[in-house]
Amino acid sequence: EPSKLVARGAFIVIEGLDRAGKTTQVKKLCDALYDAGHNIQTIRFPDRTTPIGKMIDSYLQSKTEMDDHAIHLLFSANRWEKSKWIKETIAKGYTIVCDRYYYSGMIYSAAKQNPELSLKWAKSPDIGLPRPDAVIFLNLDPEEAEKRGGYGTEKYERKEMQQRVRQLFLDMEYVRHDEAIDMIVIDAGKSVQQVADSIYSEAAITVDAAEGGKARGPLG
Ligand code: Z5A
Repeated sequence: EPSKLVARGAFIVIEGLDRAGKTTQVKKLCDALYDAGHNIQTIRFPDRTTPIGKMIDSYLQSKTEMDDHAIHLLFSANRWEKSKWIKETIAKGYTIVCDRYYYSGMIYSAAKQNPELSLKWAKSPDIGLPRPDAVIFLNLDPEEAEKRGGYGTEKYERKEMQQRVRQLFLDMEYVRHDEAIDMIVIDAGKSVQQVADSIYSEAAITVDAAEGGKARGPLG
């Protein structure tokens, strides 16, 4: 049970390209918020531990072939599996820090350049999932990302794909599409601590608002 009584927790999503430092920063943010006395939970997508997550993992490792639409729907289903847990956990007063969410879902699929997978199509299966209070995008030049040990061997880890993904994320920030997302763009090319400090100052405002009953809107 949470140790602190609050109106509700916040739902904070960290997005970014491969190697942008999401895993590193999610951990640092959770530690910093916990040290500041907040109730914290963390989650990541894809969640490779569930049966659906195992199918996604197999696809990403090129062990199975899958139709572009089918894998897209599995990524979405993998989020729906956690939808109830997200709502309940936040209502109990925990802040959730989430590593990737439906922004990755629609953007990676749209970046495949399959004309049948428009952003609009790619977004539709995620409609109704809990909406985050803040989305923090770690912006990094794919050239810089490559210097961080080079890309791995998973499906989308190629520079051209990462360039298209980055552009789609930045376009989304400018155009905001039809959704009022407050995407906060942070320069992920700085040192780990500098990036962590920038994320923390944004996240702290969001958490304080949610806990104090002043979140932008109801979750969802
Ligand atoms: N995908 C999708 O298509 N549809 C969906 O709906 C979802 C995802 C949810 C797997 O995601 C793939 O799934 C992904 C998108 C797609 N494809 N790609 N590309 P994932 O999240 O499981 O895997 P990932 O993006 O490959 O995560 P990652 O490799 O763990 O990257 P990261 O978390 O952003 O980075 P990191 O592990 O924190 O850091 C990487 C390295 O850089 C490491 O050596 C660090 O020590 C170093 N680092 C970190 N920060 C810095 C700074 N500031 N300076 C220098 N070096 C740093």
